[in-house]
Amino acid sequence: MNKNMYGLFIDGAFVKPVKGAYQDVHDPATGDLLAKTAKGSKEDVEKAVEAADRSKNLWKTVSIQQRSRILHKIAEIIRENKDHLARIETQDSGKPIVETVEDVKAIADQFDYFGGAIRVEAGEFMRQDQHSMTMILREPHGVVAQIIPWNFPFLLAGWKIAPALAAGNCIVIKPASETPLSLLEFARLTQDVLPNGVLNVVTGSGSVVGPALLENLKVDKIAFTGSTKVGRSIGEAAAKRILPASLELGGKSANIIFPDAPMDKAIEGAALAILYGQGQVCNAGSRLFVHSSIYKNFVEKLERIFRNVKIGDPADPATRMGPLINKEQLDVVLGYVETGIKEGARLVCGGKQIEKSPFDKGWFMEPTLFADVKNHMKIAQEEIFGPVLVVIPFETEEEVTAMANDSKYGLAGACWTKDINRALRVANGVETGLFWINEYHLTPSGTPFGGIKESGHGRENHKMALDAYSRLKTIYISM
Ligand code: TAP
Repeated sequence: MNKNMYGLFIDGAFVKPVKGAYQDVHDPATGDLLAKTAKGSKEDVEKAVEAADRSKNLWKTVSIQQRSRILHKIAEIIRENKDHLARIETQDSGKPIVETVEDVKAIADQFDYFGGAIRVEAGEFMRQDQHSMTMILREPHGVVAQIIPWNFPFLLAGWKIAPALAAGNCIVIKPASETPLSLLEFARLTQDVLPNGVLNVVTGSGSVVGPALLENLKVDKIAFTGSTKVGRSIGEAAAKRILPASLELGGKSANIIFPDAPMDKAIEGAALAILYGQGQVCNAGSRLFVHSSIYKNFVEKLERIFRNVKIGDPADPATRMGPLINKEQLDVVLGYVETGIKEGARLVCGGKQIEKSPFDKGWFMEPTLFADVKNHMKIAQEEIFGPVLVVIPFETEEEVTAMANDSKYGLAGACWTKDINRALRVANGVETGLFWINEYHLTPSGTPFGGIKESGHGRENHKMALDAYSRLKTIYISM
C-alpha cells in the first residue's frame, strides 16, 4: 500500500479490506485528494471484533501499574509526534493549526490523566462492621465499539480510547469518513506499545460499520459522539440488545452577557464561542443573549470582530478560521441563513460562501451574525453547526434563564458577569451538562463533558468515564 493509502488497522497491523473497496479523503481547504482509506464492510467489522475479543482476556489481566505505564507512554508518543498529528488533523478537517495543536496537547494530557486515574480508581473496599465488608471491583466490559464525528476527530477519539484502555477494554473504533487520518496515524504510532488486537480501527461508512458493530454479539458496549439523529438510532438499537450505550450528541448552547460583564473579555469570548472550529462544535455558544442595555453596542463590536477574522490557509498559524468540512455542510449552513432571513431576523454581516478563498476553492464561509432574533425561530432552536451566531436581547435574569432552557438541547452554556451570586444562580438555573462563568470552550482533562436532554448522556474527560467503561461487581463478605 502506498503512503496515502490506508488499510484497516486490525490485530496490530494494517490490512486490506475484505471487499477491496476504498474511499477518498479530501482536504476541505482545497478539495484536493489527501488519501484513500479502506471502506470497511460487515466482514471487516467481524474480523476487528474477533481480534478485540481474542485480546480481551490478556489486556484485562495486565496489571493496573502496567496499563498505567502504557497510557503514559502513549502520552509521550503523542507529544513526540505532535506536529505531525496536528498537521494531519488540520489537512483532514480544515481546522486551523492553532486549534489542532491544542487538541493534540489535550489528548496527550488525557492519556496521562487516565494513566493516573486508573491507579486510584481501581475499586473500593468498605468495612461494614466487625463481621462483614463490601468490595467493589472494577471489571472491563470486554470489547467496546466507539464511533467518532468529524469535528474533533483526534480529540474525541482520545476522550474515548484513554478511559476504555485504562479500564481494561479492547476497542474497535470507527472514525468519521471525512476525517479518519489522525486516528489511523495514532494506531500506527502506538502499534508497538499496545498488544495486538487491543486497539482496532475500522474506517468506512457509518451506515455499514455502525449497524455491523451494533449487531455483533461480541460487542459489549457502544460509545457514540455525533448527531442526535444518529445517536437516537444507536440508542434504540442498543436498548434492544440491552447494550450499555454512551451518547454525546448535539447542542444549541446559550451564552449570556449581563451589563456588568468584563466587557472586552465577554465580546472576545462571544466571538470565540461561535467561531472556534468554524462553529462546527457541539458546545458552540450559538445562541447569544445580550442584555438590552448593552445590546446595540455589543452587536456593533461583534460585527467588527466578525468582519476582521483572519480566514485562510488552516496550516498558517495566523489563521483563525478555516473551511467548513464539505460542500454538504456548507449548503446546510447557507440554508439556515436563508431561513433566518425569511424568519425576519436581521442579517448584520456574513451569510455567504467565500468564493475568493486562499486557494479559490474549498468550503470557506463568512462569519455570520444575525441580530434581533427571537428564541422560537428555527435559527435559534436548531443546531446549525457553522459560523452563524444568533443574538437575542433580554431584560431580566429570570427571562433569560427561561429562554436558555427553552431548547431541546442541554450540552453547555455560559454567562458573563462580575456578580458571582448572579453567575451561580444562572449556572444553577440553566439546564445543561456544563456551564462556564466568564469563560467559554475550556475543558482541561478532569472537566466532565457531556449533555442532558437531547444532547445525550454520559460524561467524558473525567475519571467518571471509567465507570462507563467498567462493569462494577460488588462482593459482600460475612466472616
Ligand atoms: P453524524 O452524522 O451523526 O456522524 C457521526 C459518526 O457516526 C460518524 O462516524 C458517522 O460515520 C457515524 N454514523 C453515521 N451514520 C451512522 C449509523 N447509522 N450508525 C452508526 N454510525 C453512524 O455526526 P457528524 O455530522 O459527524 O458530527 C456532527 C454532530 O456531532 C453534531 O450534531 C455535533 O453536535 C455532534 N457532536 C457532539 C459532541 C458531544 S461531546 N456532545 C461532540 C462533537 C460533535 P460517517 O462519517 O461514515 O457517516
